[in-house]
Amino acid sequence: KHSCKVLVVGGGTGGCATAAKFSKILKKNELIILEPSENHYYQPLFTLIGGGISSLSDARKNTKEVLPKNAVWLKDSAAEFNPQSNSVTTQNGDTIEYEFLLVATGLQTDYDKIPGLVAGLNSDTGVCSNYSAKYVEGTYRALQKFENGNAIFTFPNSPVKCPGAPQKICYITDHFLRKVGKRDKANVIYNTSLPVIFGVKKYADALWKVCEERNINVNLRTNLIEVRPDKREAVFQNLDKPEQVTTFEYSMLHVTPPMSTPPALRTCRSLTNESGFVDVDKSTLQSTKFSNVFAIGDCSSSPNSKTAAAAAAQCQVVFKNMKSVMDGKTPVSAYDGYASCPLVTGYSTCILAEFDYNLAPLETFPFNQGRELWSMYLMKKMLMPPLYWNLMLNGWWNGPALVRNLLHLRFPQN
Ligand code: FAD
Ligand code: UQ1
Repeated sequence: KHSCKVLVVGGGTGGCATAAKFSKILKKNELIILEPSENHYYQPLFTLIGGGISSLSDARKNTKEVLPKNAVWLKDSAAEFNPQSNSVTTQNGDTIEYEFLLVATGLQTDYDKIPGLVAGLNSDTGVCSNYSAKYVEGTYRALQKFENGNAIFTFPNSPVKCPGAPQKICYITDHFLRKVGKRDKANVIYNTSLPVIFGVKKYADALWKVCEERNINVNLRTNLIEVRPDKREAVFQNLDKPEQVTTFEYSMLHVTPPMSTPPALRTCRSLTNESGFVDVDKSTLQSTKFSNVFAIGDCSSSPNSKTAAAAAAQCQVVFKNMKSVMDGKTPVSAYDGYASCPLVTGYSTCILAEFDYNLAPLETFPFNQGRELWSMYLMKKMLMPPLYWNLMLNGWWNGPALVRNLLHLRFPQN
């Protein structure tokens, strides 16, 4: 049995960054981080690992190394949330009592929900996926082995983290095949469950242009429902006409799996909405039902695009608001829905999408970001990883709002 002032469940991007902030104002035994994994991954690099640009070891550090020293790390996972009694039960059967809870469990990948997919991923027959540390290196192997035929990229019928990533690897593949002279023997296909290529019109327009120029076939509302690795076939359903099922042959199949919040959250209906996301006020990120509970990142109900950049913008809001509640005040700090998605469009270009809750562009740099730029590719590859490891995980990066205001010669609004 443990007890603490602040319990952070999940020591990934959002949990680690916010815990780092609390570790500066609390005593060591007042702050517990519950996190089962030995390793912490910088997932935004997975796109580049799949393209053979970065290596998995660049994206991995020991959890022990990244979590704040002035906090207690419990290497265990939450099995049951009991917000009525301010406690969490762990997988190993321990009980942790808290005064304040931050839920930061992120989204899990549900590869097993698609029949044949796991067998395909484990058989080295052209099926790959950037969405897991276990499979991401297989993407580049599949790219190198490709000779001819269909290269298919999927986007599932569920909320996902980094909704741009399923198509980034499609553009990288197109460019790779051009570089090795195999592009004319390939048919590059992007099959997405969504009714649009991207949710923000400005960037969607730019991406349609990229697909047209590169001869990439886009099929909307097309959802992967089965993989037959032995025959190299992928089965898709038309979500608007469910009776319409189409089988595609593939040489390479990059799958973005369905995702969900962990079972411990989905079964705690007092904390979550019908989709299993922690129900929070989208401005303060405070639980709508328990004033001492907050959520950050991919597991919260706030309707922003689920990215590390969004978690960065959220961590200061969550920290300030939790502190207000501790001090007996009402939370006032407001999150504007900021999210960003560096849409890598090849081996040297990137469209940096940045937007808010209204899906209106909210760009950091004082030039038009709705274009493929080398500068934004360099930022993604060279600037972001050290910014993540050194600033964000130590509680010193709250997203680019400050930089944006400076570059636009505005005074900070908050
Ligand atoms: P995570 O960082 O996933 O952390 C969740 C943590 O909770 C994990 O450590 C997990 O072990 C732990 N956990 C889970 N269940 C439990 C439990 N029951 N008890 C205790 N702990 C638990 N974002 C960008 O901003 N830019 C990008 O370019 C970008 N590209 C991406 C590309 C890919 C391929 C992927 C997969 C993601 C990408 N992202 C990108 C998204 C980004 O990685 C996530 O949005 C971000 O990590 C979310 O942070 P989080 O804290 O909510 O979840
Ligand atoms: C960002 O803040 C962030 O979080 C650390 C990312 O995740 C890796 C990003 O990809 C981006 C683009 C941002 C936004 C930062 C700037 C300087 C525009």
